[in-house]
Amino acid sequence: MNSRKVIVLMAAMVLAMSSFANAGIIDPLYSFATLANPGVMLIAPGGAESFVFPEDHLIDVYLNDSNDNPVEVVATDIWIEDPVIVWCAGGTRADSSTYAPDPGHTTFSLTPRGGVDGDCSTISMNVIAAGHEIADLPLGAVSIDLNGSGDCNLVDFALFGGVFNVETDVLACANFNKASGGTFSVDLIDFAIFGGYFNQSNCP
Ligand SMILES: [Ca+2]
Ligand SMILES: [Ca+2]
Repeated sequence: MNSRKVIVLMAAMVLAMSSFANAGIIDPLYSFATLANPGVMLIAPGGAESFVFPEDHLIDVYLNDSNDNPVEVVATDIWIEDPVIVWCAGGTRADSSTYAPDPGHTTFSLTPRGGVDGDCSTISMNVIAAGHEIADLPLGAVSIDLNGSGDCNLVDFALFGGVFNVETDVLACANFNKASGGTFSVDLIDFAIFGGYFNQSNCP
């Protein structure tokens, strides 16, 4: 074997070793998530809307390594986050681990539980898998738990009162019915929705 062949062989070995070393490790460039429909979800500690009801916001997550091969990740290591959303413990997680028979793939379809603390107009949901950000999806949220405390009580009622009948161009966290039309507003319809959850919603 001449030296050129040795070099080519060594280069091939290094390539093979590096791809082997990356097997099973998520590469964000080859991983992604999709959202069935953009929109806004009503989230509450006791559970309100799910990712697929009443509107279809199903999230599909595809995890691959640098060779575009599926990566197996346990469900509890796949979640969604946003600085304004405060999940209950275990408030959101993937439907399943990305194991066989559907390797590298999972969904979010269940009912997330939690509240909000901040400006709901800024919310977009970041999909995180084993510490890697996979996607930043155009899915917003509003919540009955207006201070992210994990329950719905008089504190939230006071916060609701502070924005009642106040019209704003941004999506108010207390606009529970997500009424749009150029101006988002918090009105009697939202008050009725709030009443339905008051003192009934607690994190598990
Ligand atoms: Ca609260
Ligand atoms: Ca409203």
